[in-house]
Amino acid sequence: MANTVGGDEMARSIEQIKAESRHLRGHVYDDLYNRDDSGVSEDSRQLMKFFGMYQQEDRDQRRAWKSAGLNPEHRFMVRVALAGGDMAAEQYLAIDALADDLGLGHFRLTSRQAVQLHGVHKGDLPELIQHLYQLGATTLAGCGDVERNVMCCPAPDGGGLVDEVRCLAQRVSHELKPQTRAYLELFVEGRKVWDVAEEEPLYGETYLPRKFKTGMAVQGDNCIDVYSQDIGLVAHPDSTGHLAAITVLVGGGLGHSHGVLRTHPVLAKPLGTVAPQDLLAVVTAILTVQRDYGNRDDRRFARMKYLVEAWGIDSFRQEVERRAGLSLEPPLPLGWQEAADHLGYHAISQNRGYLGLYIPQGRIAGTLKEVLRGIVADYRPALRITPQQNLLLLDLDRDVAFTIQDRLEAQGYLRAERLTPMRRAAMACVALPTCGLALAEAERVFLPLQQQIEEEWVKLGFRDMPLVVRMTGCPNNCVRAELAEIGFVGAAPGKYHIYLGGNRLGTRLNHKFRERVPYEELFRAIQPLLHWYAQERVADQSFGDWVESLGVDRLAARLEEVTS
Ligand code: SRM
Ligand code: SF4
Repeated sequence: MANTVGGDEMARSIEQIKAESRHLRGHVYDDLYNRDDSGVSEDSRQLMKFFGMYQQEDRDQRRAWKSAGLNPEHRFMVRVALAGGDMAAEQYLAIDALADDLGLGHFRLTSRQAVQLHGVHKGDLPELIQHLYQLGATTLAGCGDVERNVMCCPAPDGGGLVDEVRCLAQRVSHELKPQTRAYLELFVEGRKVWDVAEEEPLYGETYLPRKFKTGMAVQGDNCIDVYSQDIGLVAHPDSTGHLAAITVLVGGGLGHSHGVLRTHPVLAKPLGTVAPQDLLAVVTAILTVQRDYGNRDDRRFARMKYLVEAWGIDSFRQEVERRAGLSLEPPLPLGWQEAADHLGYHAISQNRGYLGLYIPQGRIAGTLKEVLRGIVADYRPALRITPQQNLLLLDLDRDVAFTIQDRLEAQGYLRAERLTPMRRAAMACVALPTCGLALAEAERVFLPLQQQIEEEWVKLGFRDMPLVVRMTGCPNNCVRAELAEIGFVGAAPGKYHIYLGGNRLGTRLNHKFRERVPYEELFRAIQPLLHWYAQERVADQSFGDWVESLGVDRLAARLEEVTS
């Protein structure tokens, strides 16, 4: 394959690129070290995703480049994979400095508990990776057709069930990492290796058909949106509060395409229950079923959710059991009390605890970045990213936690207790200007809309009533908007489909309410519904449940009546 530069020469399928890459090496070395800053070849672009790197361009600049007759300038988004969101203070401080030195001066906590830096020049990637590597952090498998960042409930509980579950999640993450040395050779050692005599025991030559996601929750708290995962794991305690069994759910996934009707979001279904010591065998068996039978002809239907749907859960279970060499117990009933955000101060012992900080849309920039850097440098806490793009500081002295909150409030960043539940739960995805798939804005336009909804919600007397509002720039659903009570999903520049009727527990998909509503009209499109809800709700019925009880079609017809 010619080592062509640019993104438009998709001469072979991604499957071929993987197969011929000698475990992800391909021509990445030549593309990376050729001093040409115009980007990497299509093959390398695909392969570098497995190393947690996305070649992107600043979409705000596209028009200017075009009219000046210039080629787009390529930079990289780099995703640091942090299983369960765990990050040491040194790693945080390094990422903070790397964002300044090699990125755009800010970074992003993601909805899967990872960190993203944007705007890194190709030539700076080795330096960045080496720096992270020295601190025990990796970007390997941040993206690509492999097991992605394994999610886990971030709340520590002093050696209880959640901490046990966390250890298991770390183990799953470790065992499912690709084994290729390509990442080290290319980015850390700066070596080109042609003859490769290494095994990729789990993934083989072509890795998985598609991205693959696993998340672990603890019975009762669905903070990780367990039903959105390819493998969702739910831990159950025994009578002493320690880990007894794990319910395994399979085939969740939220991405779809507006124009491709057969693509759709799916909630994961219960497969069975396993003992903790058998978990790895079962997870590995599931992953290999998808590896061997997942669709490799059409990436739009390559996620495991389509395989589970095509086979049915019983056939899928049989194959998993055969491979794992064990029988699964029937799934245990799952009762959810909350999807906690874990914000604010939580005591673990008498004088120590953890502090959850609200980070608007996970973006660490400007003054917030400065203050947080000072705080992390002064107290050196272990950190953890939450599934809602927020940040926990662990094992803090109680007084220190309050000092930290004061320091943040002095700069205008309110402690979580002063924020409405609605604000704390809200999320928006990155979208423009970096995301190449964005059809509309999300993060950059979310705040004013969120404020309008929040003000109305408070005026209606619901200050302390949760409401889950999420916005994405396209139906890939990167902040799981189609589980929200109100989801705004980008459909075209400045236009959004409105989805309604999810719930706070993340156990129900919402439904499309209106199509292609201009951004400026979004608030007005849902305002009457908020009022009707205030008048008509039964007892403490949530907004999402109220919508579900009436149905979006009836609501749309009613809205039509009052507005026409
Ligand atoms: Fe995502 C692709 C950002 C969580 C479903 N996602 C992308 C890319 C890499 C765009 C691309 O392929 O060129 C986005 C990079 C934007 C940028 O400039 O930074 C992107 N996804 C994100 C993040 C950063 C959103 C955020 O604002 O926090 C999240 C990073 C996750 C991580 O740390 O690993 C993120 N993405 C998700 C989730 C939520 C989750 O995993 O819990 C989903 C829905 C769940 C699911 O996978 O079904 C999600 N992202 C997608 C999809 C659709 C996949 C599908 O099955 O159709 C794509 C597109 C694709 O894979 O082809 C995508
Ligand atoms: Fe990009 Fe769409 Fe994901 Fe938002 S939802 S980050 S626009 S791929």
